Amino acid sequence: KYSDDSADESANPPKIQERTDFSRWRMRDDQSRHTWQYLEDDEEAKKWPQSFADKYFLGLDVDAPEQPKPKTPLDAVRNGLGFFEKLQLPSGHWGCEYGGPMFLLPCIVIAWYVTKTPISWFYATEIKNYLFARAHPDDGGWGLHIEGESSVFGTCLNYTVLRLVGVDADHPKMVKARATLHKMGGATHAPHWAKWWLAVLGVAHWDIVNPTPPELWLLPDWVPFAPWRWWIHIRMVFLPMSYLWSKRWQAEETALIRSLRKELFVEDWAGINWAGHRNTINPRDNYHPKSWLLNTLNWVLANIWTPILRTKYIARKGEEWVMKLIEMENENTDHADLATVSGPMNLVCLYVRDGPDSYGVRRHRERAHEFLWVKDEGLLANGTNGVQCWDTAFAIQAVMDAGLTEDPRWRPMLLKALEYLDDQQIRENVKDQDICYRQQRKGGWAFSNKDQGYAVSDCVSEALKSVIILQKTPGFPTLIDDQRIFDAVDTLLTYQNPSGGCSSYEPPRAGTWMEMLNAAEVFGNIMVEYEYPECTTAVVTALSLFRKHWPDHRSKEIERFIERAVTWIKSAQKPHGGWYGSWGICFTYATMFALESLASRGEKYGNSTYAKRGCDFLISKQRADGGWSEHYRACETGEYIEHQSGSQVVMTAWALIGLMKADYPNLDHIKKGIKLIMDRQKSNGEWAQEAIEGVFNKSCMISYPNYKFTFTMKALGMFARKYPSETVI
Ligand code: LAN
Repeated sequence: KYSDDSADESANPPKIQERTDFSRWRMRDDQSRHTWQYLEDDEEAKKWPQSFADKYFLGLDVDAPEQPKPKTPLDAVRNGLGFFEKLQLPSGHWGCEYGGPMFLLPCIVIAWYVTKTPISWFYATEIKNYLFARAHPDDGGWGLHIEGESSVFGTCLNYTVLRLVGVDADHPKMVKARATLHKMGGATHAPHWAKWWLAVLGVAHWDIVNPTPPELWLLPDWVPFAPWRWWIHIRMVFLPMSYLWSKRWQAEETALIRSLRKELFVEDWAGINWAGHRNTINPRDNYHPKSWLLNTLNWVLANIWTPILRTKYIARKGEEWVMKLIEMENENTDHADLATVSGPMNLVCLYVRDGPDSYGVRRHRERAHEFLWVKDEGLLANGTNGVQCWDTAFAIQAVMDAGLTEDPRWRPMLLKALEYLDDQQIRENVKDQDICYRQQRKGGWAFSNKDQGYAVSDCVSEALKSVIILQKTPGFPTLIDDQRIFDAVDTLLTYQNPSGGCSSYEPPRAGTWMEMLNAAEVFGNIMVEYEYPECTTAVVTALSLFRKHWPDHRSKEIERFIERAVTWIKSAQKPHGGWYGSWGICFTYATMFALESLASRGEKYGNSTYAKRGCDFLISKQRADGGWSEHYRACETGEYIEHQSGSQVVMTAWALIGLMKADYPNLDHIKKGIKLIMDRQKSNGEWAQEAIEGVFNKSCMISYPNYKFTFTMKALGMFARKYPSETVI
């Protein structure tokens, strides 16, 4: 029995209840800053009724009437738009849950606990409900992401979250989860990031955490492995990680923390050989085993550098510089920060350095809510502060592909979307860009919103395409003038790598050998930028569209850019004819993009062996019912793997879009897929959620719920426009 001594002494323990009243939740859209409000006051609730979108997100019944049965793919698009239009949020964008990863909620909740940030009973209650809903039915544990098998990472951290929000250790679900955790070796077998959080929480000793010295940031820029060269996400995580490691800071000890020390470990806590377990890890968590180089480096850092050579002066200098960089990140994002890992870590750093009531701590506390989402299962953490610009761009393009942009029926919706993208364009580079190692961003768009403000090559491209399409459609205003379009293009042109391909946030700043320093264990391809067919294609298609309308702006550079990019796309084709996808699952996603790149140069099935092999690859994976269904394990293994639960509409749409871009000649294959998407559409115009769609760093899956609208409608619309006389039913 653990519960006897686990009453919490530090923060007020939230009083969890069985459930909240779902009719009281509202999603506030404050120019695309999303926060979920729980209206406990009846009067307030009456004044602010639940919207269609609120109800849809919460899984409540929505008032979506049956639509006439579609006779053609274009009818199906119209029905889909009829439903999707109702989900457009007041500021003109589309929002959604962006869950999947199971290590994000722990970052937020542990950060709240150690900084004594109160957690409301309604949050605590729905966090509990979400985690219980997502526990594996067979073993009660949690994985790296919602569809993954239980791991020490997922299980020890989410178990901890449940305890911190007030769930009793003797609850049957906790007993089950704990047994699974212990079977996997307990928290000594956790990966680096989990050990780090448990050390901050005071549940583990700092000696179990592999070193992350902040003084690495003092290395001169020319050093080949200097941190400024790392992928933006890993360097943003390393900053706060290194600060707290250096301080060996731990939260104030509470009875709950003392109890967790007993619960999470198999060994007797007092006798654990902490340093001896630094490299202990359960095989399930060890997706990317540490290299000999990193192991050697860690040994030197832990046994020679830190205890013998490291002076107080160097430690202090490192800490100061790291905090300066964190301050710049906070200023550039108004404390939203890049994503859901670094944000909560930065909150703890500010709390430690500046105290509980400092402005930074208060602002972080406010902004953390924008990373949370409520759905039928409960409350979860999103991977970023939303998917706003990205989904809005695809929504516009789906209408465009169906040839419906001039239809007055959709004008109000499209106009609002255009106004949103106008408002969200990033107008300036960040202050002191060179000092904080940021990339040019003026004229770009972020994945989520301009508050976060990180331009990404493909987010800029997709938004730019959508803006150009609408502004060139009769009846739409020119909100974004030529100069602002040129700013976007100028920024896009900075993204090309020496190989010709494009990466995500920045061109690579070091070679892929840097992966030898990947210390996270649970992820692959995390240390530097790579080239991606997805990002490369987005830039190619954006520049191609741009130069049709502005043939004189940097035309030679653009031509050369496109040519080199498509040459890179060809070089990235796998022997089986497909392309590996890094942001969607997996070969199906990237092959769609690659075929689009080729098509933009006029390379199609009939005249290009690359396009032909790409199409043949897709066709070889089409299932008997006409659909496609790739399993997320393909991302981990690099081999195409079939999903056991049958065809998926999103994946089917991706494959069909690729085939249509390449003018695949055998229409029977395409028609069968189109029919499958139409058959899956519900009578009110929506499609149901199926398997998870997205991925990052090879091993972690992430949800893109709006893809079931945007890509399905795009495929149907493309078909309708391309083959107007064909019927499918
Ligand atoms: C995202 C989300 C969007 C995604 C696309 C635009 C789809 C892609 O084409 C380029 C890369 C990008 C911007 C991307 C990068 C990695 C992110 C930010 C994520 C997958 C969302 C969450 C993830 C982030 C790394 C999660 C935090 C985890 C760490 C390992 C730090």
